[in-house]
Amino acid sequence: MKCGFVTIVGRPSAGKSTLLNKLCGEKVAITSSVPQTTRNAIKGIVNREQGQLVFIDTPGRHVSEKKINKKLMEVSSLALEECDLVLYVLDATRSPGIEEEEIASLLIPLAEKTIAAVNKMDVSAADFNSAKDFISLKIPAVKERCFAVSANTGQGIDALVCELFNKAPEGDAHYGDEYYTDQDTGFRIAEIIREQAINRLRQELPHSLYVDIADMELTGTNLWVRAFIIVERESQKGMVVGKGGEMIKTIRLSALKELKKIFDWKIDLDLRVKTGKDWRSRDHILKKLIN
Ligand SMILES: Nc1nc2c(ncn2[C@@H]2O[C@H](COP(=O)(O)OP(=O)(O)OP(=O)(O)O)[C@@H](O)[C@H]2O)c(=O)[nH]1
Ligand SMILES: [Mg+2]
Repeated sequence: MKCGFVTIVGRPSAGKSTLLNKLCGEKVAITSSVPQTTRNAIKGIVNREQGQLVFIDTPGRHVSEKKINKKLMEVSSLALEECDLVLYVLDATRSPGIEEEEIASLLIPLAEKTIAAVNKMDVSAADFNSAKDFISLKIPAVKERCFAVSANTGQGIDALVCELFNKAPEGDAHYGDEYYTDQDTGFRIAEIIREQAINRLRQELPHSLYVDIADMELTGTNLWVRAFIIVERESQKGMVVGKGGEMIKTIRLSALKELKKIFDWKIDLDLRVKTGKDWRSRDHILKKLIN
């Protein structure tokens, strides 16, 4: 049977995580319109008659001197070193810029194992040919393996999966077919809370927060969770709590709604906000959060 590790790379907001979820048929990774949503290498497993593909979603590559960006870049670079295949996701609605150039040069030595997915083809302004021209110019060997897809509608996904299986090596499955991800429960809950917070907060707040699961207790079918949304500065706390506590209440309820779709437990969520001063520049926090 075929079995391979496929690392998904691309610029922030290209739709990598949305594509991963479509490929797996499950919500494996959180998504948002805010760039740099994904902060970890997230595995999603696809089992088909031909075999097993283990996808590794990565943070969108954005060159910057900021500590957190460097750490995020490391995650995708490492995932590229270890994989059998690379799935390079491009956004058909945006013209390639400096970020795209950086990724294309990174992929030159990996060209033989790279497949490109030009995403967001459901948008009327999508331009497949420009993306393909860019690939032809920068990584010519990938020109023959450019797929027009939409992670939203599922357009082109079957042909893409077929090509990935074609190119995957022979081998035994790494995971039992009951698994679609390897993430632990605490991480998934933290991510869903973060997604709901990101989707409701503005300006720098989505980038300034992380979620810490302080405690979890399973009693029968009831799961009790205490989580903290951690912001960088004292002044940001108020924005997350909102007027009369409205914002944190909305985040909590929408997170519970999403969690209900994923888990069978009855979840009781105690959600609070606290400050972790300048956490984005603290090595030990970044080491714990980003991997
Ligand atoms: N119209 C359309 N929108 C899409 C498609 N795929 C993703 N999006 C949207 O693009 C935005 C970014 O999607 P993500 O999946 O979070 O992007 P990402 O590449 O994982 O981003 P990072 O994790 O920040 O690197 C979201 O608003 C998605 O809904 C698509 O096929 N069509
Ligand atoms: Mg993502």
